[in-house]
Amino acid sequence: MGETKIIESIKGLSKEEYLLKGHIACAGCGATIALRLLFKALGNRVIMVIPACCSSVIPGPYPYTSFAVPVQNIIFESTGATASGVVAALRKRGINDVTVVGWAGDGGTFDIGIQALSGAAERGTDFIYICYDNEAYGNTGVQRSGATPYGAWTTTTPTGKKERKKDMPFIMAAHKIPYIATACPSYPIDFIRKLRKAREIKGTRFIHLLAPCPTGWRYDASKTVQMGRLAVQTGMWVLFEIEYGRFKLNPPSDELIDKAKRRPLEEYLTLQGRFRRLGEEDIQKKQKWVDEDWERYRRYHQTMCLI
Ligand SMILES: Cc1ncc(C[n+]2csc(CCOP(=O)(O)OP(=O)(O)O)c2C)c(N)n1
Ligand SMILES: [Mg+2]
Repeated sequence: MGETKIIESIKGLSKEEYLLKGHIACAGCGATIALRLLFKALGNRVIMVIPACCSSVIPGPYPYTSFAVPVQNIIFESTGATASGVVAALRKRGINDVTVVGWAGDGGTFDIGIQALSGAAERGTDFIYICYDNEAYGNTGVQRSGATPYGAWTTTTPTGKKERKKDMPFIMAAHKIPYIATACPSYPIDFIRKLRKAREIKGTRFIHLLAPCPTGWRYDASKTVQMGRLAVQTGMWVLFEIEYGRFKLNPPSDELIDKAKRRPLEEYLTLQGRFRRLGEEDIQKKQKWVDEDWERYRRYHQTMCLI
């Protein structure tokens, strides 16, 4: 594996912008902040494969676009399959310095695109798959997905979702791919480091990115970065990597093994209108699940493996 350049500060980032002015994302869109960082991290030697989702609308209407990189907009369920084809075509032409990036929402990953992704991972397709997770079908007006957390309001769960969120990174870990990471645009240096590390690794790399969504989560658009930080500080979202099967918590999550260092989940939940209906019992139930998950993370981190 080649050396990965670690950026010490956000000021050290490239001044180049490949996310141009004029996009039509909602104010405070976490996914769009992440896209800007992604383009800065990887430059323009990338081909993006984007299924139906908010990000296929955000560049604006044809013939205009605010993405200064090649993008293939494809059907909802086929990110893994299309990316496999793009990679095969590049290799056939002897092009090895272009990174293929699948960029799909949680609906397009957890639900409708999971079989194409699973197939691509099983074949070891040489690409980075990023699931930006705003925890609902955002583009069509906020319907529940397999990523929507327990208790969250969506238009199809008006009294709160009754089921729990799938554990997508561990579903990917079961595919034994070489690199899996979680990230959040509120921790940009961590995200960029992971993107650059992923670029150096051959095979299927999967990044699960929490993308706070003011429109769907019902909070003020100015609070997106704070929302992502709170998700991490409460332990609701955990920053980690699984590199060739070895598990590692990343800062600041590595400090949070001790429960006393995690902020109460309630702080995160009460700032979001989508959790407004949650009663005390449900909040406690969710807190218990977070604590139970942390028992697993502690064990994985200490043993560095997934048992
Ligand atoms: C087969 C199919 N079913 C439904 C749709 C309608 N549709 C387009 S985008 C979208 C929501 C995508 O949700 P997600 O993948 O979470 O991305 P987000 O919109 O949240 O960014 C849906 C349901 C479609 N384009 N194709
Ligand atoms: Mg979504």
